[in-house]
Amino acid sequence: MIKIKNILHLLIILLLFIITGCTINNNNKEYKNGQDPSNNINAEYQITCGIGLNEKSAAYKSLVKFKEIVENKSNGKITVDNYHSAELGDDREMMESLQQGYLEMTVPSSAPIVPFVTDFSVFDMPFLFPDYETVDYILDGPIGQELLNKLSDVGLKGLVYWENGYRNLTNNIRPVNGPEDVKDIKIRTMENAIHLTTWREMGARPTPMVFSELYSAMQQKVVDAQENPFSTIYLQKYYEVQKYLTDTRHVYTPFVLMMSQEYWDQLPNNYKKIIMEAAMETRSYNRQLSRKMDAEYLELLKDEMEVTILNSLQRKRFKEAVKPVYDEYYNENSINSEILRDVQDKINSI
Ligand code: TK8
Repeated sequence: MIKIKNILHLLIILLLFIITGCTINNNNKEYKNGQDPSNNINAEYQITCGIGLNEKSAAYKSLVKFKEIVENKSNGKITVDNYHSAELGDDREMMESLQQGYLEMTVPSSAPIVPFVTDFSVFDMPFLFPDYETVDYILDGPIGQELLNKLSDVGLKGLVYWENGYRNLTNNIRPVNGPEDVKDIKIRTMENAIHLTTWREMGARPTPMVFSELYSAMQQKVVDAQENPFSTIYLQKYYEVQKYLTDTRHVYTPFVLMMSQEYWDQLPNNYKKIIMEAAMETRSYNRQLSRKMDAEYLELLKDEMEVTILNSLQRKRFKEAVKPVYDEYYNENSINSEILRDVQDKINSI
């Protein structure tokens, strides 16, 4: 008996040793430019990508597709490892990691790009894009491309626009039918000056915060409200901590698929081509999926929250309330008014 017990003890110690050894190995993620030695040994280039949304989002599903395309077309010479739910940081942090060469790829909202390239602020203007048609027209046209090119000045290679989407207001205080209903409501916004001004103009009390802290901020009642596309409101389960939803659609936020410029520059041309092709293919996939999800999740949210669908008169009142934002930013240098006028002219012409 004693002998068997001793052997068992030995076995348990051995097992523990193996498990601990493995864990330590897996956690060893301090490598530069994705050169993780434990990864696929056939790979010449290893791309790590992080995003803020969770694994059910259109953005993450598009990344999975991006990975498939890149790995197939390169016969496994390029690998892509995807991380979600801000595991590798929030939008701004991940862009900084790209600049420093600690991360290869990320997909931030355009709003937190503004501190890096001011001209992206044009997308933050409230009620700028009346519909998806105008969105695609501007983003995929010369203005959209010009903005992507500007990212290179700050060490970021802009590949294509994906979609975060039209943003809608949720809150925990009262149903919102018009701008007067948001008075004094504490609302979380992205870290972006125009978003703050927009909500201040409506009489709310906006406070900027990173995405990964939002759920608990609402749960602990640090803020009463937030705004995001329907799919995010549903998939992040904001309905658990928010009662009211209004389809304000007050601003359209693009996502930007971007790479570390330093990493991009050292890629051979044939690999750059593969990555660009995958970016273009996932662009249409992402938008289709995102738009489908937007409609579907609104329906699901109707079972979870008190939903207000604005009529055209109510929507007009919101637009009027935020007009001063345009006056303010036309006169200041904080937005490139030339780009803004250009976008508005093009939208009006179609
Ligand atoms: C995800 C963010 C998020 C954005 C926000 O990284 O912060 O509210 O809408 O989806 O980019």
